[in-house]
Amino acid sequence: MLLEAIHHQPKSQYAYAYDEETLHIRVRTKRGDMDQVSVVWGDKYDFTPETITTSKMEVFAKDTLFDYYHVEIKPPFRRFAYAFKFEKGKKTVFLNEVGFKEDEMHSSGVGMLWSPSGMFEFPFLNPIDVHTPPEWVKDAVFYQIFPERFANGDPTLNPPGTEAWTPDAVPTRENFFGGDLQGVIDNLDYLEELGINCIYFTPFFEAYSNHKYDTIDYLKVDPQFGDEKKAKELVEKAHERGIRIMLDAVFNHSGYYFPPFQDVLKHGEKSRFADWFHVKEFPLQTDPLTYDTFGFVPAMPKLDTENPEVKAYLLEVARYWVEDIGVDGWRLDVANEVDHRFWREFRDTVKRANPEAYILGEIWHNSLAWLQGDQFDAVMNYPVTNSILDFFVKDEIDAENFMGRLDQMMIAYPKQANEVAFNLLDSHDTPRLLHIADGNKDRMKLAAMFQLLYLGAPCIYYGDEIGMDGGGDPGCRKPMIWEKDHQDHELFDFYKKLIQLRKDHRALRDGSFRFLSASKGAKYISFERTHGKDRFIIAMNTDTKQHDVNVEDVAKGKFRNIDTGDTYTVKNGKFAVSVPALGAVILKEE
Ligand code: ARE
Repeated sequence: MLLEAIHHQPKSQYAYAYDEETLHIRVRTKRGDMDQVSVVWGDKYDFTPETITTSKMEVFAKDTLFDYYHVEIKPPFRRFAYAFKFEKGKKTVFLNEVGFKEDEMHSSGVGMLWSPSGMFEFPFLNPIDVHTPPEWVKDAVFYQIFPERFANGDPTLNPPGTEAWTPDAVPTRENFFGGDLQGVIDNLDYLEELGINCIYFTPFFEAYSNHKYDTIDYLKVDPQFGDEKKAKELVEKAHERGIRIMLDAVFNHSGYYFPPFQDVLKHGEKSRFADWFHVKEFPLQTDPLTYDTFGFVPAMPKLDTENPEVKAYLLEVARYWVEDIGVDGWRLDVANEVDHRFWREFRDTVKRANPEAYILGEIWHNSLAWLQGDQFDAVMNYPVTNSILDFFVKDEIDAENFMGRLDQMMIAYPKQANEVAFNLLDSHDTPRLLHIADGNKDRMKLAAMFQLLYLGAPCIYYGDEIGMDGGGDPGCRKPMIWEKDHQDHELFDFYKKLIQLRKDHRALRDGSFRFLSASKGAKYISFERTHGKDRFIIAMNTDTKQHDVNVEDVAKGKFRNIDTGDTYTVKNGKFAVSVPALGAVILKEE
């Protein structure tokens, strides 16, 4: 036993409340080291050998170095004291808050060292502290729309110099193509046919640029897109079709033409908005910058979200769009540069307006600090994005590494945050999926298939489904191609079919996820998704030649290939399935 590899942290992603009666306890060990790991637990106010329970743990995630064990426990009095029991061969070691202890105690775990005061503790499960994301997100398939580029439904709103909307139009940092909200309303049929059920809009409030991340008025729709009445109409018409709407909250910074910032530019220190921003020195200057901004972009002055006036203003914005216009969620721009206290108040405000609203942080890194239940429901899952791209698209990592990186995300957050994670493969900030795949549609499809069959809510970037390409910003922001003969219909049908499969089977949404094979050096994987009697095994091959993928360690059953009808029977916990080059096989239990 390698005791040095063992890790546990109370009140963290290793010990948290999953719902109002259930605790999740996790512990890390060296990979393959233990025969059995258990949690030994009892009530902290009634801690006797007779009242102690031993709950066996299961490996729920693994990477190249570690196994991660997990168990679900419902303590009758919503609190408990606990320790871990590790078994290997004849050796038994216990771990409590004081440290490791071998053998010499009562077999129940209660011994000389084992008074409740030496135990780990989950002091009390208070419902208000439980991280409870909205249930509907587990069933969501998002579609991201960059409003300037989706569809032009009302040419009378076109800004001056609007360029022609053609399949070979070239997006630049500055140009406009005239997309608007009417264009989205006009194409709800299209979105419904694809099967998505939530639209994520990058900003559409009044702003100067084509991307609208430099807000002028947070309570107004940009006149090139429509007005608040049009926004409400869009929300209502989408809702009639079961499509929800999420907006982009750019609260880290305003735009250069935001009236309070203009006032500070004009009146300097004397402006009544002087302390709305982070000014180091008056007058405001851009070279060198005398105020804080997003990145080093002078047109995006950082707002002082600690200032009570700024806070009140932005919280009213957050409330207004949810309560008065009826939107269903907020995606928070540059979420990790805004103070935590602001986000806590933001959550209270938004959830008061609509307890079912989804709060999604834009953070590209580990985001545990925001996912404790008091700030965000989930984050944009870029670490998963990168793992999927590295394995399926770029062919840069092997199956074992892929499994390790995904499983590390499983242990990185409480389960409920992963169940509603926002899983994207590209966005308005990155090259498009087909571009990253160097035009290789098979690789693109493998990545999209994994995304649509994985835990968490998938998001499709507008146009990917009909084969649009484009490099990084601004190349990825081409106007949507509506001409039928320029669209890839086979790809559209592929997305549509997989979305429908996901919708038809809960196992593929919030069912359990487990890798069945992911070996060192291999270019293929298999995994299992289960919910109740609904069970799938999926094998995927990123190699350019066919492979027989061994599926191991599965409970008995008979599976049918959903495309060919071929059947497979589990014998001694395994079977093999032939997977074509750059292809996949989806098997459903009969
Ligand atoms: C554009 C150009 C830039 C140029 C800039 C200046 O792309 O190359 O320097 O203009 O004129 C918006 C627009 C962009 C615009 C930008 C600045 O959409 O087109 O840039 O404003 O005017 C980090 C942040 C993350 C942020 C990304 C872009 O953490 O929050 O950078 N994403 C949001 C939005 C953007 C938006 C803004 C923020 C600003 O999604 O669309 O940009 O409101 C690593 C790091 C991440 C980093 C990521 C990407 O992985 O770890 O922290 O994200 O790379 O760079």
